[in-house]
Amino acid sequence: MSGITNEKITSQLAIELEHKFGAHNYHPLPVVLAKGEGVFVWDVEGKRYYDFLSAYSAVNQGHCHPKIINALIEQAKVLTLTSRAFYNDVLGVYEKYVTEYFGFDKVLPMNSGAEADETAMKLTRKWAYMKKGIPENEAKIVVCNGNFHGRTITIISASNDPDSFAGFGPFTPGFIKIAYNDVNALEEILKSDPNIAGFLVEPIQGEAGVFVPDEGYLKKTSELCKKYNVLFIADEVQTGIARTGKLLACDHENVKPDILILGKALSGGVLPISAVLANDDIMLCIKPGEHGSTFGGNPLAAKVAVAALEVIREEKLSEKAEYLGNILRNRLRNIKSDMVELVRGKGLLNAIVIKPRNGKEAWDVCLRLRDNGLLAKPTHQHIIRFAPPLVITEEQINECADIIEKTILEF
Ligand code: IF1
Repeated sequence: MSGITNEKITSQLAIELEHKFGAHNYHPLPVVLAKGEGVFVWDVEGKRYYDFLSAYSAVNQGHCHPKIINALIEQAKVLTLTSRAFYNDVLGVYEKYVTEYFGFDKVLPMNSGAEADETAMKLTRKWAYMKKGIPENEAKIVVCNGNFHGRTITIISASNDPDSFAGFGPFTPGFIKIAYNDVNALEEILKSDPNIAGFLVEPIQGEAGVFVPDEGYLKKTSELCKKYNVLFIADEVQTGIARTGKLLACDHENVKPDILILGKALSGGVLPISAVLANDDIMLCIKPGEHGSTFGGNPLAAKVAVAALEVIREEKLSEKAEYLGNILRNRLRNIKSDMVELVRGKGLLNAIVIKPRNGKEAWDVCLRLRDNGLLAKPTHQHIIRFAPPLVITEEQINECADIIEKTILEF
């Protein structure tokens, strides 16, 4: 491979470079993107696609939203990072905005979703020892089978998916795994173990394949947590920020988590920004010097996050996701093909289960969707997630449904 100077990057060259010089920790769909705007992305050869993944729901506001990009550019010209060793003139303004926006006393700003989940786990344990009186180092957190909360060693210690944890042991103790969408399973464990500090749950399981739990699951489990003095911890990294048709997926059942975890679209896909929100009786269990991050709450992230959240309100993206999600699911359910085994989702977080046909499966469908101008990717072998940016129009949703229908009928 010759040294890369101003040689034009072709799709093939880009793939070769990633293969030769990048870790092989992903298996991307063979398409090389060079530009994004709103619901569209373009490859290096200039072909346009509808983005039906939205970077796993990080780009809810659409690619390169002008308001968010302008906030990034303006702040980048004056101050990008101070560390938390000093105050700055942006963080407090953002903290006030985001805590009032979601209705909590305080926020602990971090960067990735995994960092926010780790932070929530540390906060839960601190609360357990300082407030609930659980013996030191005995606190346990209940999680659900099929969960995905990130890729750190402690988080994968809570996973029951070998793709996430196999070969990375030894694992962090203190997690109890129960079936998802099973209220009795939670009640049984809460009754039996006094050292449970928290219940960490995705209101809809994204990675598992967009599993929407039964109506009332969040309400009943949050009430059980209250009854047994256990923190209800909602991981809304993927379901939050308008994706499921409400600001938070918990809002569908009027459930207020004790700890709220946000990430992804908190920045509109412009920067890694995550956040943990809680009220004072929980958040103040972490004292100065006990937790932090170099970039957590940096001025650039603070400015970008305010702009990203303003866009959600100004463009009524929760309402749009609700309305357009119903249209999309109806269209998908009317596709006359036995390849479409099941359609499920909420708002614009949807998935179809593909029944293999003539040896062709979800991956092959995604390759053909790409050829037909729409990008999506399978999660697990037979499930395709459909999650476009929430700025998509009704006309575009129908055009995309046409593309999906046409593609599936080609098999
Ligand atoms: C990958 C999955 C989705 C998340 C929830 C925390 C995190 C995620 C509910 C961690 C991250 C990303 C990670 C990315 C692919 C994507 C993903 F397939 F991995 F599971 F969306 F479903 N909580 N999800 O969904 O946030 O540290 O990534 O910022 O690792 O392949 P992060």
